[in-house]
Amino acid sequence: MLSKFLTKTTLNDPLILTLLQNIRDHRSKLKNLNCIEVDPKLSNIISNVEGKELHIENEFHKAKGFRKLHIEVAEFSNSLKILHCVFFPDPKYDIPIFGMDLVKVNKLVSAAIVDLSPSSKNQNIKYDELLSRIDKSVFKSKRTIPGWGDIFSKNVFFASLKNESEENAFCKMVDNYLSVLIQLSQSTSPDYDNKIIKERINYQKNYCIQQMKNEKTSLVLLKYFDKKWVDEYIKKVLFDF
Ligand code: BLA
Repeated sequence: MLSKFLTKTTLNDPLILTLLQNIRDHRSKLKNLNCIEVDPKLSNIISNVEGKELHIENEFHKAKGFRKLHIEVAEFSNSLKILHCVFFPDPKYDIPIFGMDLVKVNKLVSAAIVDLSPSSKNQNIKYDELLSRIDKSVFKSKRTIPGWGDIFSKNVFFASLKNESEENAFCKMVDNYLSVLIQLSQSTSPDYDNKIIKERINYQKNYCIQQMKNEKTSLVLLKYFDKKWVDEYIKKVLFDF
């Protein structure tokens, strides 16, 4: 699956490459892992227009316990790099929503966020304690979650990364969150109670609706595409439900 583009961009960005490899390693541990076929027009997007160069590459999989495992790597105008990842659980399972976003402008990581977000009211929260024990004292520039971010858990982590030790610590944290997620998914069996499933579907809908309120995502895309395209990309690729 490693295309020319991924090799090229990620190789000159060790942080994104490290995170990407780690996410893929965890993903490979999931049972019944399969690709989801998507229109290539939406999965690989390349433009070479001068000043508006862009590369977006998406990977879509499903697995036991997950309806959609999405990883996106993007580079805009040779300066803005994004690693975006959301693992949406299958609503039959009591598994949280794994989400992360890394936004790098030239050499600066302005936003690094990771969470295991609730996917129902009575989420299995046995892992909360584990996540809250992770030492976050190395990070000097924590950021405040914006208003739409009430979908995140109390263990959501959001900061700018100022140096290599913060970058390493963030990679370790993503690794920890993913380890918890994979363990959970391996020890959980499906529920067949329609009421519970419906509630989980609504939680995922709400997660997507709130994410769509993040204007920073659409503002970037609107510099390169028209509104119709951006709306469709956000609704069908990033935050479908
Ligand atoms: C912020 N997201 C941002 C920013 C940009 C993008 C440019 C501003 C950086 C900053 O505030 O320093 C852009 N992110 C993108 C684009 C894509 C993307 C273009 O993923 C994809 C094409 N965003 C997510 C997910 C989470 C998320 C899954 O897509 C969390 C799990 C969070 N992004 C997130 C948050 C901010 C952000 C919380 C900060 C918003 C703010 O402070 O207002």
